[in-house]
Amino acid sequence: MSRMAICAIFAAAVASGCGVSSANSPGAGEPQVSRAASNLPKPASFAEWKAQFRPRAIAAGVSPGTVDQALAGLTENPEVVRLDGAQSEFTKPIWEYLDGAVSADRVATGRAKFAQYGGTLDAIEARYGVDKEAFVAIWGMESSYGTYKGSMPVIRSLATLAYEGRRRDFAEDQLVAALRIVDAGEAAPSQLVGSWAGAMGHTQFMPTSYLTYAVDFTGDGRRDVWSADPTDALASAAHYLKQSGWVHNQPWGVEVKLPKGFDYALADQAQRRPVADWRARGVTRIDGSALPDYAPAAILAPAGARGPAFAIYDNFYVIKKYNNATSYAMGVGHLANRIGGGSTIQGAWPRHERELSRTEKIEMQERLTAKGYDTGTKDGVIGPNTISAIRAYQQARGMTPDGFATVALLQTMR
Ligand SMILES: [Ca+2]
Repeated sequence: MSRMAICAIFAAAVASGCGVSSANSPGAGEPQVSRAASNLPKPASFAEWKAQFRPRAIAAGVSPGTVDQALAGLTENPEVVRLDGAQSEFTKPIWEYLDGAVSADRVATGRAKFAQYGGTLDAIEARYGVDKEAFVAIWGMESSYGTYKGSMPVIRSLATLAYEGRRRDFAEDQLVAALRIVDAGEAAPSQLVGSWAGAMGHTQFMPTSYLTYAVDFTGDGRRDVWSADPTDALASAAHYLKQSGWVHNQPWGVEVKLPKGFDYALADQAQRRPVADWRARGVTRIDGSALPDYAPAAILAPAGARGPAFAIYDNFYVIKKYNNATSYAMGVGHLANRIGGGSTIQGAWPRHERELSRTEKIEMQERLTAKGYDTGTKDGVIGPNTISAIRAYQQARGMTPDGFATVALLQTMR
């Protein structure tokens, strides 16, 4: 379920807007099994990497037999190298991402799955206390309800990425976890298939997430996230959400109307306040009714002051633990709403705006930093640090501090 994995799936499937927001990977807070690989010089060859990896895997607890079986005859996968190195220059703005992620077809299929698996979904919801709309939406987002689970050999992909990927330690940790799955007899190496980045099955679990969160809901003794039956995978996703803090029967967020003169510097995911505070500032639901009182809440305006705004609650941050991107969390949340019969987003997106290219985003980061508004890394990804820098720049010039990167804003910096 890494961002990479999502992008791999979507590149093949629905060309959704990967790269809208910064990426992370699930399980980032889990114990890591090895850390040393990237501190060492990159091995001269894949064969040398294999020789160096073997004792590390054994030290991490994988049986020598499993390691040797996995490494025998293993070669690099050039396609994985190519996909890992492909950083797209152009990404979609969030409204286009949501158009794809929450398409009419995906909503209709989600409702059909509700009917098809009704009893199973109710049983999973009852056991984990996670709303069925949420884990079905994750299923829809991750694999289009099992249509695009990925069929690349996971051990080969992860070995390739551990040798020369952009995140070698992460890949090696995942590879060791994959070998542990084999060691435990939960799957044969040939059964470990998934996206080029190693995400597996209906809900695109990375191997460490599988080890930590996968469950046997069918009761056959296997935690099977790969087969045609999605039951174990859906229960595993529900378990993941529950362990991440899901609150049953509470919305991820609701669309809101902000009062005239609202201070957009407050529209920030990190600024969580009691609902009474937002009510006192005049924030209401989009239809003018009172904001639901699930504390705390933050205000999110993902396309700035001229786009829709939302009050977001605990479950929004829970979804981000599955995939740490604002666009992804909005996609899952909104898809869940729509599957459950909720309405479309009412506010108008600024569809006339063009998403900055990666080069332009880097230029904006360089110009902001040069003007004294430090953006941290200059990686062409508009993350929290860059948004804060944009706000400070806007505030100093009497502009609405909504933190939204536009072409016009870049022009004022030139
Ligand atoms: Ca099972």
